[in-house]
Amino acid sequence: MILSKFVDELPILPVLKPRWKDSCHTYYEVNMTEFKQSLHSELNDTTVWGYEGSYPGPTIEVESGEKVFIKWINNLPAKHLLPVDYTVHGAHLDVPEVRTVVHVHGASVEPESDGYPEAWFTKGFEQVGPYFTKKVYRYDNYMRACTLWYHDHALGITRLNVYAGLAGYFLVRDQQERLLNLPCGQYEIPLIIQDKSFNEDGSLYYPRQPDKPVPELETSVIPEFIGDTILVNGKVWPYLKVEPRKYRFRLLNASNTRFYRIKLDSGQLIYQIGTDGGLMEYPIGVKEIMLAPSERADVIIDFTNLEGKNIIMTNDAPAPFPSGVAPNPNTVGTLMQFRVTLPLSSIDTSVIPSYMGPLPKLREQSASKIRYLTLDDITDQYGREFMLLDGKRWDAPITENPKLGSTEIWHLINLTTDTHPIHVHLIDFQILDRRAFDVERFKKERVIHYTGPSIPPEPFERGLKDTVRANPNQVTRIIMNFDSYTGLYVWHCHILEHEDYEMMRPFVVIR
Ligand SMILES: [Cu+2]
Repeated sequence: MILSKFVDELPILPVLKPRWKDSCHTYYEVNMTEFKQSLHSELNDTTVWGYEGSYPGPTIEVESGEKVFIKWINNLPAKHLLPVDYTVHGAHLDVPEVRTVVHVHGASVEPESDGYPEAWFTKGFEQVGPYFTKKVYRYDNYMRACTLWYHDHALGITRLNVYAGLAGYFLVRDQQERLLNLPCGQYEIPLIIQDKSFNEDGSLYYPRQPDKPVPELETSVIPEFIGDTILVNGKVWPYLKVEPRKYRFRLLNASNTRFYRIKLDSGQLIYQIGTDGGLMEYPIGVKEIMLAPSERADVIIDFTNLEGKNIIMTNDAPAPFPSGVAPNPNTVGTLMQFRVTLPLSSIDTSVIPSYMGPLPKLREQSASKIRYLTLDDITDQYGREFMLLDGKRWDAPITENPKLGSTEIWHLINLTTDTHPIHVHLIDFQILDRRAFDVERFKKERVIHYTGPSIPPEPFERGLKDTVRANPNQVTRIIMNFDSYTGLYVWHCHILEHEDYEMMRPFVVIR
């Protein structure tokens, strides 16, 4: 069954209204529920999970410095919508099957409100995980304007909870950004890109077994999930009618495993203005944008003088990345279509600024700690390949313990054949470089022998980042300052099938 492209209009995600708001605080309540939603007009309605009855969840918009409190409420059924593997960490039979905990990805937040994977809770908070401390999360939003997102992070079932629909945008705004006169209002549209597969009856398909099944298990985690259909804002291959003018789009890859290399089939430039952590110093005009799972790009597309044109946003990233097959242009090689068919409703006075503001640059000399951290693959008792960080499982004692206020450089030494999007909670980092090294020699001698020059980050990565692509056969270096909170956080691969099966580690910021 191949669904027709460009038959449904792109949904514009609703903005969440607070329960109450005064000059000091804002309070939201967000319910997680199961419901049916139309994901394509040729498909029966699909049972999904969402926030406040919406998949993807409504956009939460806050001002920099605004004190926001959110009560995340689990009203989901006791039985999971998707097949649970009870052998992976945190998902054993001694815990309830449906657990949730919400993480605002990219936020600097106190540890009790960061959504620690073992701080989960069930419907009505009847049962809670060992690290659960409170029902109402607090977000101080000290960050500058940036493009964040919220999603579920429960240990051992994050891949299933997010795939079922638990993800949405969390935008931070500030005055500096407003003064730039970027396209705004109806001309600023957040886009959430995900891949999914469907059963004939319209229900979500998620494999119960990997390609090489594990006969001992009824359900087994899979090494990666690659869907055969692309959804933007919860619709399969939608179209958007636009005016001949500039638009600002936030792009988010909220897929489990799939990477996207995004282009416009008109060949026109995309003007990137921001990375994960907010605006860059200068906009850059690019022909393509690479997004690994959880990465964001803030872009301007100019449809001026393109009246009557149809422009398709395409993807040519292999899946799995980088060694997999190129996407079929008729299916997963297509994301959505822009139709420049609306009349210009007013003169476009928005701008692509020439300069957006200074970015603090962390100097290598300021680092007080250098860490060397491997990305490894090993095999479990069922013959399944799985991934580790620094050779350690989730439950091993904490080894990353940066001091409050200190600067660290982490070497991510990838010994596997996949690119892993490595996400560090709490802080934004900067990418220093990537450099080829001899993997086989490293495995024998545990010493890095570089085989190529240091490669600077791509132009579209030269801003604040919270997720970095660590490529095979390379050492990727990131630099960061732990200047905000002390306490317990996590860092992990954002391929959700990896994260759920041991490719995640706690870290603690100490005083
Ligand atoms: Cu990974």
